[in-house]
Order: sequence, then structure tokens, then C-alpha cells
Amino acid sequence: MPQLRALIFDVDGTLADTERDGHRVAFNRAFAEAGLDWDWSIELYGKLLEVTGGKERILFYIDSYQPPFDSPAELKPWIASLHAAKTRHYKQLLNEGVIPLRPGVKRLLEEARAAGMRLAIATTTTPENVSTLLETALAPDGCDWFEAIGAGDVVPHKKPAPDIYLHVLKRLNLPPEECLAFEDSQQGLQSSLGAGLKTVITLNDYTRDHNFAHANLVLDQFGEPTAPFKVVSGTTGEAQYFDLALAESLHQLP
Ligand code: XBP
Ligand code: MG
Repeated sequence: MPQLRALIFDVDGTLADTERDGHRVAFNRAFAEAGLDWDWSIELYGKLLEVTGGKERILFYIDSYQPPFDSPAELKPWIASLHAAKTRHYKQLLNEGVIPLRPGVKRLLEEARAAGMRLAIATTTTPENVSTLLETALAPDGCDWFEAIGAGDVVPHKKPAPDIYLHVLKRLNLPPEECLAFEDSQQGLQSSLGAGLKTVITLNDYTRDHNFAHANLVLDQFGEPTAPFKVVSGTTGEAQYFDLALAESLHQLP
């Protein structure tokens, strides 16, 4: 059996619950600033999350919910500048400390680092969103904890395509059999499985009803010694919270 050498994390929904109170709010602030009367409610945003990537999500919204939208002749650059404003608002929210890491994330990352486990990130979101989250919610040197950070437009096809995981595996110079992925959504799981990675899911309010039939383990959260996880599917033995020993034992399963 190959050894477990690296943990690869999704960001949005996995490291932190960024969508409802972070990305969604930032989109709405950017829309208001641009004089648009668009307002993405918590419920509507759940539907829009079907499309990964902020620029792609805006385009999907225009096509599906705003006809007939009198769109600018140069739609792509217009969306790009609207999205740049959204990124500015999102980073501001992170800098205000609005979004903490999910329970157990920092503990797991610290344990993995201390044990010499290699760490990486594979996400759809904009690179500067990742660095700002890591610096504000993890540690001032949080980016340095990760050997490879694959994010945003660095690959042609975002999740559910496997491209971002394949990109990160290449950067790590590791085969998928020596890594474990962590995701929160069906689109993310499709991406990691497509790259050949065993995958652990931690659910959140937006992804609770997604199809995780092929995940190796589905939990409500990583958990802490004082706040155990709930197992939705998969085997955790005696474990009460997700740690490196559980990662190693999952990795050993056929
Ligand atoms: C995350 C996303 C991202 C964010 C917005 O998906 O879909 O698009 O919602 O980020 P995943 P940007 O967790 O599967 O990577 O606006 O920066 O694109
Ligand atoms: Mg996610």
C-alpha cells in the first residue's frame, strides 16, 4: 500500500464556511456599488452555487435569472471588473474577521505540519481570497504552511473538472494514491475523484443534500476533542474527531 504523503484541501466550505456570509455578501455589495438591483438571497445563492467560480456564476445568473438583461457589448470584461469589485469586498470581510476556520481545521493542519505531512490546496476561488483567508484566519504565515496552492483561473476548467487537483498533484510530484483530498460539495468531490483521489467530505448547510455516494468518508465536521464529529457514512473506528491517525487508516482502506 502506498504511504500517505500529502493532504489536499478545498477552501470554500471546507476550510471555512465562506459562501453565505462571505462570498454572497461580497457579490451583493459589488452589485449595489455598480448600480445593479440584483440581490442574491441565501436561498437563491444555494442554487447559484451549482456553478463554481464567481465570474462563471455571474454569467450563469444573467443567463438564467435576468433575461432580458441589457448586457454590455463587452460582457466578459464587464463581468471581470464586477468580479474584481466583489473580490475587494470579500477580502475586506475577511480582514474584518467575519469568517473563522471550521472546527478542527487548525488543529488538523497543525498536527499534519508537525508530523511532516505535506499540505496543499485545490480550489476554484481567486488566489488572493485564499491567501487573505489563510493570513487572517489561520496564521500570519498561513500560506507558507502549504507547499502548493492551486486556485482560480490557473487551470482552464474549474471544478467539477479534475484539472485543479491534477495541477496540484503535478506541483507536488505525487500520484493520487499517496494523497487524501478534503471537500464539502458534490462538484468538489467529482473533481477530486476525477483526479483519482480518495476523498473525505465535511458537510455544510449548502451541501447537506448533495450526492456523496462515492466519498470515502462523510462527516458533519472535522470535530474537536471536546466537540466530536457525527459520521454520515464511512468507517471511523473509535475516533471522535478527524486527526492524522484517521487520515492514515482511511488511506489504508481498499
Ligand atoms: C468555490 C467557489 C468559488 C467561490 C467564489 O468552489 O465556487 O467560486 O464561491 O470564488 P470550491 P470567486 O469550494 O468547490 O472550490 O468569486 O473568487 O471565483
Ligand atoms: Mg468547496
